[in-house]
Amino acid sequence: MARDIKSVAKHFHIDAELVDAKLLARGHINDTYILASEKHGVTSRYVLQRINHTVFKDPPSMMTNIIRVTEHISAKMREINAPLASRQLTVIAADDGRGYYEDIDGNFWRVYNFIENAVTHDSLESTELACEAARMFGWFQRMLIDLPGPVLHESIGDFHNTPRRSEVFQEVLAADRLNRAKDARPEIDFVSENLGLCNVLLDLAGKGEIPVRIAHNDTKINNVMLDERTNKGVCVIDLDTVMPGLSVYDFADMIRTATCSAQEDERDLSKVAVDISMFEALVRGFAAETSRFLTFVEKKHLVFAGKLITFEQLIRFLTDYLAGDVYYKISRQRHNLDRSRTQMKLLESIIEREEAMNELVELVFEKSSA
Ligand code: GN1
Ligand code: MG
Repeated sequence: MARDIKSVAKHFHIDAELVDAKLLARGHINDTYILASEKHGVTSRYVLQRINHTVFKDPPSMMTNIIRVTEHISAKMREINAPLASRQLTVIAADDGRGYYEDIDGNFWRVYNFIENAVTHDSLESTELACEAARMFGWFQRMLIDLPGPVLHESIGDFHNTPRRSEVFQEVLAADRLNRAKDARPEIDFVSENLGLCNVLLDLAGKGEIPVRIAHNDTKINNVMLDERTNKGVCVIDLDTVMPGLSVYDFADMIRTATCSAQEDERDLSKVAVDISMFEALVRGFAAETSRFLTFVEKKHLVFAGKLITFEQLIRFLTDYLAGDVYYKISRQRHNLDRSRTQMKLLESIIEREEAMNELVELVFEKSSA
């Protein structure tokens, strides 16, 4: 076990001897370790993370958000479903009582409980899993609809501000510091041709036609945990970007990550396409939890949001490729370019099936509010 991990872990309320720490190669942003501690022969596990403070500029405020959100959900679950209440994320306090520890190098660390007997899926194998995973992100929004207190902090400014993302893209492209634009001509042209997508949802939100709610904002399908035996939803994880946002974005990122079994960095683009039956399952799951509170305009823009978020992700990966891979972790050359290509292919596939997808949304929501 790396010595520095042990010395970091001792700053948290883990009342047992640390016996193991393993780096988990997951996530593009933070560094994650699984800790194991032992006391009287009982092993407990924890998740230790070094927060990427280049991305999250104000970790203390972010942790305030996360503590408010996790405590609210756990309290509600204790009332309505006690067994699940004990399987929610809990922030383990640091020795000074705060939700994080700052080391002498200015790194911020936090610890969560490890959710046992639950798994995440990078892609979903069945429509049943898709429906349940989508239900969980709907459940998450429903749980937070009555979060009391002040508006949550913006953990990353302009996170889903697609117009701003496209401005940054244009700037990076104009500079083309590493002379990489030549590798990505079709993708760059595609972005330019589709810039009209960028403003639609923010304009509606600006006019008050779409409400700003508390959203997860990073609903990659592997941010839901399902029980490994029953496949029932247990909890939602990766709460770093929980902040004010649009509900439709949360549905959207599921379209991006769960309607296609190919991974985000798949190089064989023939594998990248929307599977309509998976999409339908996502709608059913999400509608089961949200149909009572989503407005007509929100429902009408669920598929559009899927297009927009996939487009935004294409812009983000492409920008990072052109900028020299400064944001997302990469594990091979041109990784971000590959990622941007899958986004483009997926977006083309959504556009092709858009009409059928919109019809399904209408049908499923009609049924679930009947
Ligand atoms: C990042 O690292 P991870 O998996 O939590 C990113 C998301 C992107 C995603 C793309 C804070 O999420 O917004 O959609 O990569 N998170 C942040 O895979 O930028
Ligand atoms: Mg994340």
